[in-house]
Amino acid sequence: MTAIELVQGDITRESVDAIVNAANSSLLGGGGVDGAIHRRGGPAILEDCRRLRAAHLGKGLPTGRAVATTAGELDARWVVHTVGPVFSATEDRSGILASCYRESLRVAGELGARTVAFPAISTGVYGWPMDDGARIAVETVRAADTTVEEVRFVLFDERAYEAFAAQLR
Ligand code: AR6
Repeated sequence: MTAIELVQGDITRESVDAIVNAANSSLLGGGGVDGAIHRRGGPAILEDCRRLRAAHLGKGLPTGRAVATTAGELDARWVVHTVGPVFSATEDRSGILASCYRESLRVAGELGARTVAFPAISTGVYGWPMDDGARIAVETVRAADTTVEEVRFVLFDERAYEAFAAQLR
């Protein structure tokens, strides 16, 4: 069974096998956790992303999918980039958000990662309500069939941490 840990802080400071990035389809960087990962990980991550775009991801990475690159100067072996859905009040996109967690674990597991750090995907710029984002994250990881031994949710602020802690209680 996969152990679930919670940490409050900056995901770019974590030491794990794989750090998951809440990216966008372009894979070419952005704000939030994406910006922080590229800033701290250095240009090697963007170089890898550009290579993926030039190879088999010409149209970008679809939402709900995941792909791995080097972690550059981060204390990890890989960054797993996934693209969360933008929250919609009229369309249920929770299956896509669950897919981000599942696909990221699949990609990380195939690489041999045993420890994986996740941010709260889609809960920033993409507007997903934190409580519901936390529920989907925890339920999906709990149900996942994965070789990853530890999942660490790294929550940026206390509100996010409390939302995830409530799901684990
Ligand atoms: N460590 C951990 N969590 C963080 C960090 C950090 N350093 N920085 C922000 N968060 P967001 P999204 C939290 O907006 O909603 C980017 O521009 C943040 O408080 O980073 O999936 C991409 O390029 C929030 O709870 O990602 C896309 O265009 C969570 O991480 C778009 O934003 C996710 O917030 C993706 O939007």
